[in-house]
Amino acid sequence: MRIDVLSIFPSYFDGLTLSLLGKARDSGLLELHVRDLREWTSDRHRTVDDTPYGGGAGMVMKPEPWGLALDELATGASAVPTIIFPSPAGEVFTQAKARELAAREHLIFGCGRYEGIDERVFDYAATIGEVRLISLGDYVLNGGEVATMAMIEAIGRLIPGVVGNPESLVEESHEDGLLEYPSYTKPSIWRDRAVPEVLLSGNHARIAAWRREQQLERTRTRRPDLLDG
Ligand code: JEE
Repeated sequence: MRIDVLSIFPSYFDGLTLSLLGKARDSGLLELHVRDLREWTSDRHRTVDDTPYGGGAGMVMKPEPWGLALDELATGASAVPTIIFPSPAGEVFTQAKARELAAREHLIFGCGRYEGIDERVFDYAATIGEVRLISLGDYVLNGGEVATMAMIEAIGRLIPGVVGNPESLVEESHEDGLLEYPSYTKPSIWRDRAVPEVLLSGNHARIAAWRREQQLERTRTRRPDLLDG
């Protein structure tokens, strides 16, 4: 998979580039290219924003740098890209969407700032690839960078060979739509708190039944929305 990121704050992505994705990159399974949108400006101040037509607060990202950047990233690319614009007005990102996107050959993330991007950029991007507006969740961020990092991390760990522990992905694929059961490790007593006795019992049927019960109870109390589906 190839992932391109367009951002006016490319250094946001330095940590991501190093961590989870370091291995993936070295193995050639995932290529990550972060580019500064200002590369595609030509004025002295490398301007990427302007005042909104019709008035209103804040600034809007100008279309020209986006058009030139998308043209460059798309030319010579082997696959039709999926172009993702993080947006508070997008569809909400889910694990199902992460799986869907993990199967694509080429993703382009366009990180907006200010009050967002001139609407014509989305129309134009749709002539280059499949455009998706995706929200990280129902709260307001200052731009698309943090949402892009979260999505790349969620997608990246689903690419076969990328995750450190393949067993954890096998378990995840047995998805039942419930919250996880609680986990414990040594010591068996810590600051007067004991690990539940059942987990020390060696009785694997009892352990499995207890874990399922814990999952159901936690889901009922913390995320009842997951049960009324
Ligand atoms: C991309 C700019 C900042 C702040 C206007 C009007 C929006 C844009 N889950 C998520 N939350 N926020 C984002 C996100 C935020 C972004 C950009 C993504 C580009 N911004 C911005 C305020 C507004 N508000 C009232 O409704 C809320 C617009 C995001 C994701 N992904």
